[in-house]
Amino acid sequence: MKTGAMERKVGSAIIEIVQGDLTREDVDAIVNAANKTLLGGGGVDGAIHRAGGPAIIEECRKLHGCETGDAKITTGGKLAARHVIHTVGPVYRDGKHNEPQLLASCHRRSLEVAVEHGLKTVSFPAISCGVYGYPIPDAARIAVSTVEAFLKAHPTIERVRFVLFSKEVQAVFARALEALPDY
Ligand code: AR6
Repeated sequence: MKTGAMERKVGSAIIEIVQGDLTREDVDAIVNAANKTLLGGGGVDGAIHRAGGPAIIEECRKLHGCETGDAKITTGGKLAARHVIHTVGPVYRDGKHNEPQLLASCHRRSLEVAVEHGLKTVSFPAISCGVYGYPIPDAARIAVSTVEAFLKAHPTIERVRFVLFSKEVQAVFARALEALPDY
């Protein structure tokens, strides 16, 4: 395991927190922090489309966008990941505009789509934690607790990895994972 990485078992599945570049993940699917158009953007979205090539955007055009909190799947194109699951996180305002529910929904819907397609390994970025401005400790708590609850109920998924670009964000996610109550 990379330095500072941490993991936690949930039933027979594993949640892992690592620092790294999501576009290099060799997994069944990476999750894209997209926008409602699904037609590309900056941040991790831009990096995924650059690395994956035009096959991804070609499929995205046929999807006619995506609602906040929902998720849709495409090919991974030239990526090592077989698929990209595009989800749309909430733009953070003050936490009183349904942002926690929508962020939880992003994680749940992404994993539901993965299960529907028989996928077993899924890697997430820190959805909404960049230009969408979600306070990272709050987002981390919601992300890890939603994924944990999903894995308890859906044992077909084997591994969920959060791939965080910076050491700082990785440390916040690691603390959130550590703070989940034992069961
Ligand atoms: N690997 C892992 N994490 C990354 C990478 C990467 N290659 N690149 C950036 N991040 P953001 P959002 C981190 O802004 O807040 C786009 O324009 C980044 O450091 O990509 O959900 C979309 O089209 C941050 O911690 O997503 C939307 O319009 C995290 O990924 C909008 O941004 C998410 O930051 C979505 O905003």
